[in-house]
Amino acid sequence: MGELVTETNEVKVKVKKEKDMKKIIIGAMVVAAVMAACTTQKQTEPEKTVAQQLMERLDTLRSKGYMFGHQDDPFYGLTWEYQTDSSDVKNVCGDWPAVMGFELGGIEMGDAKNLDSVPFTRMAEEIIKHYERGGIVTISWHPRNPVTDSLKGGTFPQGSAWDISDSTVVSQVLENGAKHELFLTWMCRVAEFLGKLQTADGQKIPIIFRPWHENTGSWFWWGEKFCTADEYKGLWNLLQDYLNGRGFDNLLWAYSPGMASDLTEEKYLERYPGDDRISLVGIDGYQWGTKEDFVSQLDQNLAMLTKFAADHGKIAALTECGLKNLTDPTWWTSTLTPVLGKYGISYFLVWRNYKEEWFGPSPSMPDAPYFKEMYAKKNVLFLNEIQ
Ligand code: BMA
Repeated sequence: MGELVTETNEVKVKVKKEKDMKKIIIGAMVVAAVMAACTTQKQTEPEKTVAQQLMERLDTLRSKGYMFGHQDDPFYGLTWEYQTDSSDVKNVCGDWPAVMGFELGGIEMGDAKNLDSVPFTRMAEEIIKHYERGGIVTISWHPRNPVTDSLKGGTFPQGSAWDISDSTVVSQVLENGAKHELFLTWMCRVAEFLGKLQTADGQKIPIIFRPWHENTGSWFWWGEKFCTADEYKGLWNLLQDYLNGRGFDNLLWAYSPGMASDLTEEKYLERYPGDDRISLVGIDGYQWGTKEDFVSQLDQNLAMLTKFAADHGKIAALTECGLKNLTDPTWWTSTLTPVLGKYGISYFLVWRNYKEEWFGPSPSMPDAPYFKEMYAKKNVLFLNEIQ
């Protein structure tokens, strides 16, 4: 009996041990299964691209107001050029623009400086700096005319983006066109520059990329009169597909035709590359005539644009604007902000300040106090308010 008991006990102990082991194994399996599920879940949820993160940031910022942007801000102003950390805007209001615009024209030729004499090395440095201080960067590109570019050095606009002497340029750039190969080398140079826009630890910088703008006018070789809607879209896709293929998931693509009288959605859509290709919808609109005409056009265009953006899940912006040389010093607060304040746009950007032509403020100019008044408005955002 004793032996039996002992044997039974041994068996019991063994069985218990086995049961315990089973429990442990089952427990471990459950834990492993849960962990595997979590891991699988993580793997199937794709990481947001740098461009998507920027899109979310722009969307969030819209609840605070709309941002001020300035082209070529840190390079030169009305009375200075190429100093360190200088800016006409900062010299007026003490803060950097939230958005800074940069221009690539000339990169396609392998030039060291852009069409406005800005060295590309300096441009890359300032883009990185602005990103690191919390700012937002947008890039435009006015490439030379690939058909007449050999006329470089001729009297403006020969060979430039504004050279419209040949109306077949877009078709020649597209696949099977005579200038396609040349254009591939141009895009390659753009890609090389964009590839440099990284922080020291290798993070790609988010960029609002705005090529082929003001295409509904006819002053650039990609303008309305010089290509069909399909050719224009072909040109857009060529560049976008090329840069996507090179892995630039940090570009937020912006479409910005010109302001127009009675702009309809139908008109806006005529050359629109498509919802799958565009994240930011804009218009470029300057005041060339009277204040009344500008205000009524801007008002009508922004009403259409912001409705379109809401319906299509896009961000809207006044991608370029200005009153040349601020001939009405009160313009910022008497003309511009009363219209912009009505709409949920992300930003407006005024063009560059140089001696012959300026669109931003400058300390010595009579519009400076009105610019400061605009700066003080809660819903007009500068760098300090978006960091
Ligand atoms: C235009 C003018 C030109 C300049 C071009 C690209 O509006 O400012 O002088 O070359 O933009 O920046």
